[in-house]
Parts: sequence; C-alpha cells; structure tokens
Amino acid sequence: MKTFRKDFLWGGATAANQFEGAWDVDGKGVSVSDVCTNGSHTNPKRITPVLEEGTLYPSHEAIDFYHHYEEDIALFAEMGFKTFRLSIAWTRIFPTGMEEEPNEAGLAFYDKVFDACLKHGIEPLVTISHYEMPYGLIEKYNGWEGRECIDCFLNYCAAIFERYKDKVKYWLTFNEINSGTMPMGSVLSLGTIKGYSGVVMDAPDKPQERFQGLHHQFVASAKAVKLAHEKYPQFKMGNMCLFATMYPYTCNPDDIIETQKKMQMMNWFCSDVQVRGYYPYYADRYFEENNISIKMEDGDLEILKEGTVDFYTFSYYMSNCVAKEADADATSGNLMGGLKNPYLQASDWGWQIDPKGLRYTLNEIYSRYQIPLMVVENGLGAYDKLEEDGSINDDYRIDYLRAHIEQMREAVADGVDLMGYTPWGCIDLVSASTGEMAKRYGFIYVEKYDDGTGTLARRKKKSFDWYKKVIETNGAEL
Ligand code: BGP
Repeated sequence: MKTFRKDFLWGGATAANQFEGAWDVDGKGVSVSDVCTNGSHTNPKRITPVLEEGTLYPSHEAIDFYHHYEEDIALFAEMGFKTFRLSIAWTRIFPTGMEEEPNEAGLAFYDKVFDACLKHGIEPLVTISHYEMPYGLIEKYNGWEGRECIDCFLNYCAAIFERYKDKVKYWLTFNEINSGTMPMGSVLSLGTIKGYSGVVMDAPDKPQERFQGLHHQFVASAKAVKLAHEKYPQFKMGNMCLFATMYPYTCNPDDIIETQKKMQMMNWFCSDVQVRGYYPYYADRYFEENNISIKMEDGDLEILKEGTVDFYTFSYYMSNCVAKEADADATSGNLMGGLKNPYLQASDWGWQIDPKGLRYTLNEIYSRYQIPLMVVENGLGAYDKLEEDGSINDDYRIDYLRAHIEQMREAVADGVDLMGYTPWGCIDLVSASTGEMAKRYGFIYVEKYDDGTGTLARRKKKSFDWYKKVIETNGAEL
C-alpha cells in the first residue's frame, strides 16, 4: 500500500500580516490588514481607514517575527521542517503597490529569512499575496475591481521572482482566492471596499465588483505563472483555495442539487479556471441569475489557458452541511457558515472537526484535476493554558492533527498524489477572522495576549515534540 512519499514536504504555515509585526518599519507601506482592529469570537473586528487613537491593530506588532525570525526558524528546524510556508508582504516591497522600483530594505529582509531557512535545509513555500494587499490600491482603484492591479501585481512578481530565483522554488499566487466568491472575500482578498469603514463582515456586498475583481486576479495569477514558466523553469507554481467541504444535509434531491451548486461556485470555480485554464460551464448561469457581467479584454482567455498552475493547494479546517430549506442549526466557521452536522464535534469557535472529510476532499480534488496536491493549512484554533511550570499541554491539538494525518495517509493509499502538509499557524499568531491572539494553532506558544501585552517569549508546547516525531518517522508514528 502506498504511503507518504520519501520527499514529503512536512512543515508549517504562516502569513506576513499575521505574524511579522514591524508594520511600518524599513519603508513598509500600509496593507489592508494594517487598518483592521482586533476583535474576538463575539466582538467582530473592524476596518478603519484612518487609524484610531487607543485602538489595537494586531498586525502592527503581531508576534514580531520580523525581529525573531532566526529564533523561530531554528525552532522549526528543530521539529524537522522540510518546508516553511510564509507570505511576502507586498507592502514591504512596493509600499503603495504603485511604485516603479522595489524597496531594497524590504527585499533584504526576505533574503535574510530565506537564507535562514536554507541554512537549516528548509524549503520556503511562498504565498505572493495573503490578505495583505497595499491599502493604496484600495483607495486608488477599489482594489482588484481595477484592472490596473494586474500590472501592479506583475511588477511585484517580477521583482521577487528575480531577487529570490535561487532561493525559492515553490510559489502560490493568491491565498484562498475563492474567498472572493463569497461576501467575506471583498475586504481582505479583493479589497473592493474603497472608503468603507466598519465591521469587516458587514461590508456591503457587491457581487458584480467581486467577480470582476476575481477575473483580474485570475489574469494576474495566470500572467505570473506564465512569467515564471518562461523565465524560471525551476519554479513550481501553485494555486491556493479555501476548501469548504459540503455535505447534503439530507438525501432529499433538493438538498443534493443545492449542495452541488454551492460546491461548484464556492469550491471549484476558481480552481477550474486556474488548473484547467478556462471558465467552467456552470458559471454562465450563475452570472446570469446574479446579474454579473464580466468585462474582459482581448487576450484574457488565452492568458488563462497559458498560465495554468503546476500543483493545487488548499486550506482545510472543517466541513458543513447544506440544505435547500434551512431548518437545521447554523454553524460558524471560516467566515462562511453552513449547517451543523449531528455526527461531528466543533471547536470553541464552532468550526466542525471532520478528519474523514479531508480524505474525501483529497479524493474529490485529485479525481477532478490529477495534479499533485498539498494541504497548506489545517489545524485547531484553541485556547491554550500556560501552566505555572511553563508547559502547555495541548493534547486536543495533537488529537486533531493525528486524526487528519491518518486520513491523509488513507488518501495517499487511495492513490492521491500528495506532496506535503503545512499545518496552519505553526507558531501562535493573530487570527485572520477575529483578529485575536487567544485563538492559537501553534506548536510554539508565544507570550502575546489580546490586550497587546506579553513578553513575546517563545515556548514549546507538548505538540512540538509530537510533531517532531511525526516528521522523523515520515508520518508512520502518530
Ligand atoms: C485561513 C487563512 C489564514 C488563517 C486561517 C485560520 O482562512 O488563510 O490566514 O488565519 O484561515 O483562520 P483564523 O485565523 O480565522 O482562525
């Protein structure tokens, strides 16, 4: 029976805006995340184009990876990481997104980070844009609704590809690009919220702008892939989707159809474009029924064909149920909701825990595309307790990860070509949905708290040694 390949990429995942801090250091500009306040499960985070005195903006310091990268990467190496997923903050390289020339200090920072990874034999896996587009592009173009963003993005890609061509091989264009098919994507991913101030989740939803923005992201992603393939044949280019696995709530055919429709537009639409190179057949009807009409330029459809990705990556945290008539309880999670599954437990944030759903999902994706897959986010956001003796006994996290790795192993035995696994927030960092620190994912605890206080000291959790063993045995000992 097949098991994890010898060169399986075990590691962990992060994003610049959630862990770097140093938000205005060395010439960095303001990203959309830098104007988002903190929040919690019950108190939603807000976006404030003008910074408010006395309000906490968690990206500003985060866990200060900017000044702790050597120590942090050494800890990842101690666990045996083969890869480390991080994002480049676009605003460190192009502060407003519109400059002609890159900011040397920003480029130099990632040189140091990649050198530290390579010194430890860790392969960087870089997300080019992870919920941190320059706020300047939002003000000027209403984010990705503006076609101009394509050139700005390409300029950014050209600069980082050339600079890091000998250090980085694996690239992902847009984090969770399909968040743009849902209202939640308009703020962090698409930035189609020019002038909006208020609760992030309450931003007015304009599907026309969202899908126009997505089209521009598709073209930008395809152009970046094409540039990489032509100029840097050693690069491997991936997409990245938020996979929100959905089950029909009942076997009522109405529920089956409703689930299929939602799966198409939320989970498959973007990757159908990015992997196959063209808009899927079912999109036409959706656009028609939702009054969406996408403006394209000559050549766009050819570019999409020429810029298909080499591998498919996704985040997987949970599954949900779908019914035509919602009379079941709603669940929360990944900012997109769904119905409760009576067979599953949920995290403290209401995200339903479904390891078998991961095996199912891996099989579904692989049977559709047959290109290598990678799970680049997965994990349990939980309240951790720092004991008096300094230990953090996160057995619940070990249980969650063990169960998911077991199911990945099953999927590999099923024949799925899986390249790697990078659990989310391998070191504690700021939550994307709530802006809080209390929702922790890490193998490494960071003494940083929701009120902004904390020494920033790093401590190994119980899961640290457990994961080290998993990597050492290539997933045989869980
Ligand atoms: C994904 C994002 C990440 C990350 C993760 C966990 O949607 O790509 O940035 O934060 O979810 O979500 P949260 O931080 O809200 O718990």
